[in-house]
Amino acid sequence: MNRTVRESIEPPAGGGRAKRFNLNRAQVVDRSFVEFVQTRLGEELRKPPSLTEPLTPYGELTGQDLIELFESQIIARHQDIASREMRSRNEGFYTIGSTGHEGNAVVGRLTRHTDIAFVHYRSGAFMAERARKVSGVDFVKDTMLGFAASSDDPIAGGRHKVWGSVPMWVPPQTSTIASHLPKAVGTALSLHRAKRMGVHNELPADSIVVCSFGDATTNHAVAQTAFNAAAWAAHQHLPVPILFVCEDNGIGISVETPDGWIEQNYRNRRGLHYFQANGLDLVETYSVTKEAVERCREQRCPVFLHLKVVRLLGHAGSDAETEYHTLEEIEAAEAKDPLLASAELLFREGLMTADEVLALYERIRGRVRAAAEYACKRPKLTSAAEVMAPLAPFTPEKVAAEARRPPDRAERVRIFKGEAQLPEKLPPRHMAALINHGLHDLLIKYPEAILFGEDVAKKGGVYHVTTGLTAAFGLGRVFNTLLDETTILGTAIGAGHVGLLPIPEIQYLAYYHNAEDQIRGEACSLQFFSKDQYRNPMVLRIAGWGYQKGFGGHFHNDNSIAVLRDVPSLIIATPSRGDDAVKMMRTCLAMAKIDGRVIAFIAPIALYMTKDLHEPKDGRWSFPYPPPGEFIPFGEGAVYPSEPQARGSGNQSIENLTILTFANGVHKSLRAAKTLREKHKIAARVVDLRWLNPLNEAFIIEQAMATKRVLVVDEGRKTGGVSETTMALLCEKCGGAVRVARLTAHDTYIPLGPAADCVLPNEHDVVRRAMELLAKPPA
Ligand SMILES: Cc1ncc(C[n+]2csc(CCOP(=O)(O)OP(=O)(O)O)c2C)c(N)n1
Ligand SMILES: [Mg+2]
Repeated sequence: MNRTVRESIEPPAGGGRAKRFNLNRAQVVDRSFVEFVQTRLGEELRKPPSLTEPLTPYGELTGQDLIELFESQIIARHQDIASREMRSRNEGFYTIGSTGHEGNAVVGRLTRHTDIAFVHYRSGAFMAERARKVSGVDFVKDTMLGFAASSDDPIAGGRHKVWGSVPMWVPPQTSTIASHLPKAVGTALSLHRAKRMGVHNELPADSIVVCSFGDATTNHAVAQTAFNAAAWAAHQHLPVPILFVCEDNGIGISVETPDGWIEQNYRNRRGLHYFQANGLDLVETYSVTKEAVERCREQRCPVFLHLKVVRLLGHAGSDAETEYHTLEEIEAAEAKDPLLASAELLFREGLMTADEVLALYERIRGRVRAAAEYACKRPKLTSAAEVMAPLAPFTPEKVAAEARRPPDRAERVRIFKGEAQLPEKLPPRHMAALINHGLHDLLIKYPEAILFGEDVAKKGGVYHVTTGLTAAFGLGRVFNTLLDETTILGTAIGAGHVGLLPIPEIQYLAYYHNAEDQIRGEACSLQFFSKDQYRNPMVLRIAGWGYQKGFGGHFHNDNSIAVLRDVPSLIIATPSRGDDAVKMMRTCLAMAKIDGRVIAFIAPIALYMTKDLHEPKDGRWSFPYPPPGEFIPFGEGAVYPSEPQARGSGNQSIENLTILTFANGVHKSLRAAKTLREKHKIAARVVDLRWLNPLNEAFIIEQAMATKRVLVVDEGRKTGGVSETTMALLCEKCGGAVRVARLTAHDTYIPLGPAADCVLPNEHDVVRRAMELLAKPPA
């Protein structure tokens, strides 16, 4: 609820305060600044000999630096004031401000515009300062377009007010506290990796990563894991050039950070170089930040810059700060307004007169207001299609050409150790072996690809799927991570930011869940919030689904993919056999490369080692390695027709049935189809969906209409599984024309041992449900 621009009101009866209390603190802070400067009008000020000479006691800081920093601070301040004015007219939609944090302008000044920055939402002054370093950016206009949620906003196009810019190397952040820290660390780790691998990006070799956040944010598990990951890498002498900037205003919305908490925690934290400055004082902030940035840049190490600031104007325009702070406390904070301190400094140093400060302040107010007026008249997003345009880019022809492109032949011969050892020349194999060959080929094809996760290197990952990759491609490209899924995914996002093509692995689906926000909140939202100007492509490999006997229990048998299917733009691929897996991986890498997409590739662990289909040693679930060039287009399913002898037997009671399924369900349904055919004279065709998000609706409808009787076999849970969407689709699109039933897993965790079979669909259930469906009279 907007609370701005309310007239002064009396405090509540009995409040005991004599003076009138203005709830609009933006107005109060604004007036206080002007009144303070007015008290200094007419003072005689000495002029320094030169604006470009260092101010002697302050090292390299010049008068020009101070004046420009002050100007950036004022820009940020007026933007905050304007955001509240716009909100009060219902012309602006975002009021979280930077007031009190304007000292971060110094970080903007002392880092380069090519030091990629993942920033806190109070970064108005940092951005204003960074904008000086690039030409052609009208920072004030762009910010106002963001507040107005106009489709002209150059970064998010009206999808959110984010700090972000392509020329300034500031990828936009979502509002989830701390979720940008792992990817900032991932970017820092990837800077050197990319250079070592010869992968081109525009960033100079000595770039650093800037990552800012608030004090309360440091308590978040995701922030802690990022500090830990940076320190873990630094402990091993790996380069991690990241500048963490903690903007400590002592509070998170209404919860105070205990005194000394940040300093006590980080001053002596292993692996982090700690610096502290009073962020209200430009001179101190400048000299400390300079040292911090130099340490980070020269020593390529994680640095923790602790800036003590103050939060003014509440958490946001909608925040009634009076619910948790007294007027005295609010006024005490306002007395620390950094703009007052900066103006005082300029007077003291004789750099500006009060007249000049007032003129500058009012000139910037005018500029911001004019930009706001302009922005409010600019177009907004007006249709779902417009909103979603950058969400999920897909260029099928280009993707197909890319998927078809073979890896270098000579390199294949070298890596596979001879012509005769090329995998397509080997006998049919099970899925784990074929995926392993497929990954070798993909790492040959994409020199910018890296593969990483827990235990993927020497051990060779789950069921040896990654065996030999480190030996073939080196630890620089195939490496173990520390045990933390958030870091694995953050590393992947960061790698994508600097031109690498990451193939992270999560060991089991169950362990995806504790890190899922990195995909939902961060990776998949980036193209949306940046108008597809920033991309973090990846192919996330996850071993998943149920029926795993070797290592049971719910951790290793997870069939909950609702949380993945719920993510807008995430592609989910799930193969049921080895040759499909290889061909689908080729398409996945191509979609990541060409369209910047994020893809979850869920391999059914239970089928990794499966070689047979109907009888032991029949070898019917082992397949030849698909030669390079073969791929399965995104969305294309597979149809296994019923056996010809069943279909043409002349028995009128034979009915046709389509079983819609995927992953383990394909294997089970094919076995069930054999029973149906042989014991019950029912001809069932089995359809493998292969791609679970988004579902290929046209294909599903077409398959359903082929027999008009459909059994959906979903090893996912009854709630949140694929069957829900499939059934809804068939109801919606086929009306009464299709008779449909489903078989799903129960809504439970999967138990250890044979009891697992009680809760997952099995082939007997498929037979039973098929017969029930066929026995049912038409609707
Ligand atoms: C994961 C998550 N939980 C809760 C929130 C709601 N929230 C937004 S800002 C904020 C406080 C952050 O405080 P701090 O990090 O100190 O930054 P400040 O606003 O003080 O600059 C909270 C709890 C959120 N955005 N994300
Ligand atoms: Mg705070």
